[in-house]
Amino acid sequence: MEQTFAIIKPDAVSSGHTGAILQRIEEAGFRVAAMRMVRMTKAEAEGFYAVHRERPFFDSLTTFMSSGPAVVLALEAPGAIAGWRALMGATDPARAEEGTLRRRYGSSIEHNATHGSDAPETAAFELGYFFRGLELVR
Ligand code: 3AN
Repeated sequence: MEQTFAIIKPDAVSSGHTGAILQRIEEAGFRVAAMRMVRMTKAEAEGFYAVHRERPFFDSLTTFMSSGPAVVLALEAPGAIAGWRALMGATDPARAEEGTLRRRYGSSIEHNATHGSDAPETAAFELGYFFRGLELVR
């Protein structure tokens, strides 16, 4: 069994798509091991996206991610990391496959509705950034 870290980003929360995305997560067979609504500060968003610090979109991305409430999740399934990225679709909603969450709920490469860890090491860092062991419910 594998765990991954997911975010329903502020664009999707503010447009009222939290419930629909959670339904897609459960229908796809993920177990929600932890879930919380957070309003990140700019500094918290910068810490989360520290690997992107040198990218031109870093300031805009972290401003957006701290612009309103988001929902952070620990998702569990066999192959959860790859499976969740497949359900999200490509980073750019315009390039994401039909039926994916970013295609359906994203509006731009920045406002792309959801986040997901891209590898076991990033999943471990990202899960630990938001959840204490106690919050990961069995
Ligand atoms: P992914 O989230 O699909 O792994 P990354 O890791 O390349 O994509 O990018 C991290 C986040 O940065 C993306 N979710 C997206 O919101 C944002 N991002 C990526 N590329 C751009 C870009 N060219 N302009 C603005 N934001 C971007």
